[in-house]
Amino acid sequence: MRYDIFALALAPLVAGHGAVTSYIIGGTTYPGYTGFSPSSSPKTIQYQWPDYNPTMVVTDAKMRCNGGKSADLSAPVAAGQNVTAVWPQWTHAQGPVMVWLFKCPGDFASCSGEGKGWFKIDQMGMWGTQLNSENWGTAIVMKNLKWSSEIPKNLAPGNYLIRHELLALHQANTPQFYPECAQIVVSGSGSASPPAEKLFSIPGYAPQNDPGVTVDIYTSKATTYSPPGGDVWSGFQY
Ligand SMILES: *[C@@H]1O[C@H](CO)[C@@H](O)[C@H](O)[C@H]1NC(C)=O
Ligand SMILES: [Cu+2]
Repeated sequence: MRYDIFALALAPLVAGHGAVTSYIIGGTTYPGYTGFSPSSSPKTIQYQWPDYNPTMVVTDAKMRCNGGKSADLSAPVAAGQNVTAVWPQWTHAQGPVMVWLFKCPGDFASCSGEGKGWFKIDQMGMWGTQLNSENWGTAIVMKNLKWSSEIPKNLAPGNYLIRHELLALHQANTPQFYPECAQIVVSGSGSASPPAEKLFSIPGYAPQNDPGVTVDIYTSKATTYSPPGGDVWSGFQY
């Protein structure tokens, strides 16, 4: 039957990709979105996303939060606490994990992550010297189906978007970006914020031809890898 053929053809694609579908903070699980937008229920802390498919071009608007916009809920987190993102499935073992924050100037409803305000708080690229290996941040996600990051201890409190980004590099010169965003309210007595050189706009944090984006992991002679968008900001006061 036609319908069956269609379903069979789609199944491997769905199985091969992934997205964050919940968050664990301080022992509490906050359900995220489980696809596919638009949907009116249930309310979540996460921006709705349309499907499991990757974003392939760095200038695509979906680079920011996989196409979503402000969510109805938010989760409290103390500076210094961990946020753990959970993926129900993930199958790519080459490419970095990057975790970003964006400080909203006001409430979440009027915050879309627009402007040069995104900064990395965590990332893992490659260890060892072989691009075509499983020594990658995304290989850890493949194994554990989760990723924990500490909110910098002295980060200024406020409303933040947290963006988990997996960049899959298993297809030569064909990067696949998988970003999702959620809303967190950071508490604490810190006052730190990142310096200007750690702040980026998304989309736009790296060019398509960045060597950390467009790379052939099978033929490249490179023995090191630098994730696009530079280093993390660890929370030092400037
Ligand atoms: C918190 O996250 C960090 C990584 O940023 C990890 O090293 C640490 O083990 C985590 N702590 C807990 C209690 O999960
Ligand atoms: Cu995939």
